[in-house]
Amino acid sequence: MEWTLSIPKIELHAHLNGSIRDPTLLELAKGLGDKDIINFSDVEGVILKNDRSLQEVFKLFDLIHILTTDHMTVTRITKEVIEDFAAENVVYLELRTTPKRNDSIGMSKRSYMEAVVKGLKSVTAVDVDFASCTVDTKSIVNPLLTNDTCNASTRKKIYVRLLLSIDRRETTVAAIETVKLALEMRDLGVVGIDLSGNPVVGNWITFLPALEFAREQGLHITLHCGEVPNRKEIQTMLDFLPQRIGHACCFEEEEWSKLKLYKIPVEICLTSNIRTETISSIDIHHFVDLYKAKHPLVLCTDDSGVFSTSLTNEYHLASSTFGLGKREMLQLARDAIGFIFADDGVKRDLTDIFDAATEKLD
Ligand code: 6MZ
Repeated sequence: MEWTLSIPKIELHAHLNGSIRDPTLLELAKGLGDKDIINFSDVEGVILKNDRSLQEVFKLFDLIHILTTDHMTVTRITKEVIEDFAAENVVYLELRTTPKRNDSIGMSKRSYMEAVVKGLKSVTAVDVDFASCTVDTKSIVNPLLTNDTCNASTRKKIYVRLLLSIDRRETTVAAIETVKLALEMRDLGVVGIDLSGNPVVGNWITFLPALEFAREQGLHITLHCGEVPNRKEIQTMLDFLPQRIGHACCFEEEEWSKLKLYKIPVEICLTSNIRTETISSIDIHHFVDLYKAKHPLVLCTDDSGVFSTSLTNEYHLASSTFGLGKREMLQLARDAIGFIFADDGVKRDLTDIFDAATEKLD
């Protein structure tokens, strides 16, 4: 795994509450167990269980949300998740999360997001560029140089941008509220909207007004698309022309043709798809066909905590399963620069980082 760890990587599909470290979740569960709010030993078993169906994953998220939905914890998990991605040489992270309202603890969608931003700002282990206007990028050193022990002042850097998720359980009004919040928080690194949540819940038409509004206002859009078979929805989603989609597991011939015709980049989450059995076996994963067709795609974790994975592990899995070497994997990582939601300045900086990494290979 050594080189898959050391190459720079781009993560575009990571859900905040799915990416929490197990020890943190267990500590939070212990805290609530001590207060008799939950039964710790039951919850411990659920957290440490490894294989879960897609529907069990969504039950787990309901539990995780009970553990994490207060402002201080949201700040803490945001900080830890960013540190974890930076530690494995993720140089650009688009972190997505569903803004949550919980009147009983005085939490609004806005205050939830403010807690996330506080988490971004509280990272000390690495430099975080989360809003293009706030950081002088020239003063920060290329993260690939951090192994240079002669230069004690070199600091690792990670670019972080935020996507606000609309949960498929939400109403049109709640979805529009999320888009308005995203617009208000553009200066704080919010670059787009994601549609996610249990794919057997809700109807596309409920979210369409919010997604159209987001697009009109210049926000980028990515959709969870085809996690379960639903041809009508998949086709309507593709015809909406989102800038990216996640998963694309249950497509048929017609949908593949549409996807390729429209050249919509796909966020591929190998371990997630295998664990939730949306794909029956890795060797028949659509990664192979899309890669051979030179269709734009990016390897992602989805929920590194829930699925006990990391981006390094996803690169290792793709490399070993599909027989791709170091150079091809670095190129795959680099290609994602073309479909990140940040501005051209960030794209140029990332290009420099990948140029340096490619030179190192030569
Ligand atoms: C669809 C998923 C997902 O937003 O609370 N989420 N939605 N498919 C998936 N594949 C397994 N994994 C995560 O993070 C957790 C939320 O992200 C969505 C679900 O809505 C889940 O509740 P946040 O930070």
